Amino acid sequence: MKSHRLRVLLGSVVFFTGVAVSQAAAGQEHAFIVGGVEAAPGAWPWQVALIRPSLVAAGYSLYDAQFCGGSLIAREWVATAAHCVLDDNGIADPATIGAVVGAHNLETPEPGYQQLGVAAAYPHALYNGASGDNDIALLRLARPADVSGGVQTVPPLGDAAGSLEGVVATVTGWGATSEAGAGSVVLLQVEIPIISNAQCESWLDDSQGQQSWVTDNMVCAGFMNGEKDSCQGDSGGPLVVPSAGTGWSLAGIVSWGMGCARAQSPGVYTRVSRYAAWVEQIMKPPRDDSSDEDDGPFACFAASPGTKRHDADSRAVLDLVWLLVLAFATRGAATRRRLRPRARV
Ligand code: 4AZ
Repeated sequence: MKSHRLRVLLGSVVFFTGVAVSQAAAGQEHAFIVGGVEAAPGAWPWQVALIRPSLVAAGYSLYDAQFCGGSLIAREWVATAAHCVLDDNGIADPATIGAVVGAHNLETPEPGYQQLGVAAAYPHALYNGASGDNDIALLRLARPADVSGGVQTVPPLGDAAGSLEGVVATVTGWGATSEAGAGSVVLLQVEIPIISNAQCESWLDDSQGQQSWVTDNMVCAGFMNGEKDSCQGDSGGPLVVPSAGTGWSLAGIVSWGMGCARAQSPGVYTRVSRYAAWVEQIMKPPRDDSSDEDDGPFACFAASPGTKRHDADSRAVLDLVWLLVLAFATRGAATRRRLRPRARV
């Protein structure tokens, strides 16, 4: 079994025990993503911190509540990793995910930061937890982010993008600053060259003694000697590359790696350019109910086979079903309780 499983396991542990893990880093000032530097506040205005709203409501800091990264790709949409929005029961309840934009220091966030609710989570239907393939999800925000100086969108790289080999990319996040280390209070950045999938595969084969790690849906970035990398807690966050028209484009989503910053063990990212059609499909505005050609509210999801919809509507239906089941069960139990003594008399 690939140790990717271990990463998923570790990821889940971090997912559920973010508080315990991240509290150890309080007061840490000059720690880095792994081998990176502190970003200038506002330098990466699409950076999203995914947080647990219940922790924030209970008085914990954004730093304690943060569990993954993300990228604002439209005012209402965040791109992240599928493994950030899945738990043992499938798609996490959107109410357990919050998106923070416009923050740099998660212990004392800058004035004007926005904490937005998540209306719906769309992990890719073909995400494979064992291989890490298709590790992408979109989150629809409960309301559009206010876009200003410190909050901007980043365009996802289109399907015309080539291999990107040799391009120096930047990855950002509040994740662990060493393997099994604590997260960073301030946003960190690190520049890492993109390598070919063949090089990535061969380094991983050599260092891990196993084959077939890297699919066409992944892109790797790293140095032969390691030292600079993304790490746990950076998951879901952006790997951006310079682009002529717009400044930067979203090329990757922090997905997995064998540990962090090890030699011949590049970070592996979801290759965003492979998902242009998928992203467009998910982001399509809901069709007008009154229109003739409308196939109903779930049409756009049905058109993308297997894409699961998990939002307030489906939860309301589920809750109703559960209420009915409970009502019947309780009635049945009450009836039995009433009947049995009588039967004995
Ligand atoms: C993680 O577990 C993780 N070195 C993310 C990125 C990398 C390793 C682990 C890349 O979320």
